[in-house]
Amino acid sequence: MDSRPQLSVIVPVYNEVATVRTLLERVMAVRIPKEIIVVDDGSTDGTPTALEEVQAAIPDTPDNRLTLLFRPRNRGKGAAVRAAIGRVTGDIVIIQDADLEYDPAEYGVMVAPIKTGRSDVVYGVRGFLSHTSYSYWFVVGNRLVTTATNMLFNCYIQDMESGFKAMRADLMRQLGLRGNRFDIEPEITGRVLRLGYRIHEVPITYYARGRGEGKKPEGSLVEGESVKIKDGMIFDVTRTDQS
Ligand SMILES: Nc1nc2c(ncn2[C@@H]2O[C@H](COP(=O)(O)OP(=O)(O)OP(=O)(O)O)[C@@H](O)[C@H]2O)c(=O)[nH]1
Ligand SMILES: [Mg+2]
Repeated sequence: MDSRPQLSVIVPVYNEVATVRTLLERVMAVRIPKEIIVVDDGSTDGTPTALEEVQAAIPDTPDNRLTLLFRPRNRGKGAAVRAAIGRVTGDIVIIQDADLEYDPAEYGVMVAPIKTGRSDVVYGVRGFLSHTSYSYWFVVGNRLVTTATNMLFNCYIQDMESGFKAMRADLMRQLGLRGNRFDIEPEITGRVLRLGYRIHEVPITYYARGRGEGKKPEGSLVEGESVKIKDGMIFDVTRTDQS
């Protein structure tokens, strides 16, 4: 019997003790056979203990196999995702943030185009409706980098920075990702498009946390951040005022 899970859920997590338990419970409630690979790299707020408690309290089942990877030094979301890719055994990979901004209940919608062979890559498109968009410049920045992607690759996607990305596992491995931090998002998009794959987008529900709840420094794409074009293909958004 093939014991490979249909789905591998990669959860990068850094200092998310307030949400990570609930998030994992929601992931496990999804009725798709899956493995869940959580990567923590140096959280200092009790997240590692919370993860171990979840693992001790909820035994693995064929529908839910939990793997915890602890890395000693903080290296960023991209490095965490890359570490997890090496452990993936499922057919389809989905990246799931550990805060509660993206809803695991929507995995069915995310993986359907891949399961039915209609697409290799699916992105969840955020609506950026007023009740979840805490910052005007955050939304404008997202639109800006997505427009730059469309111009570079002559495509028409709506939300290339979405953290809700699913794709065939073999394609994910083929991307040869190198990004360590949030540059992983444009890097995935750039490499997928450069390989000639079309991104299939589906609308998803997005619950943006407020700037005060997140851990990123205050700032915007307009003040203190810049868009860089790398190799004419992959671009990156970097803060220019951080040390
Ligand atoms: N392992 C690891 N995970 C990280 C790191 N930085 C962020 N993450 C995780 O990556 C996911 C996305 O990070 P967020 O900080 O939520 O990024 P964001 O959604 O753009 O920002 P917010 O608006 O603050 O939520 C979350 O699950 C984080 O815990 C890191 O350095 N290491
Ligand atoms: Mg977030």
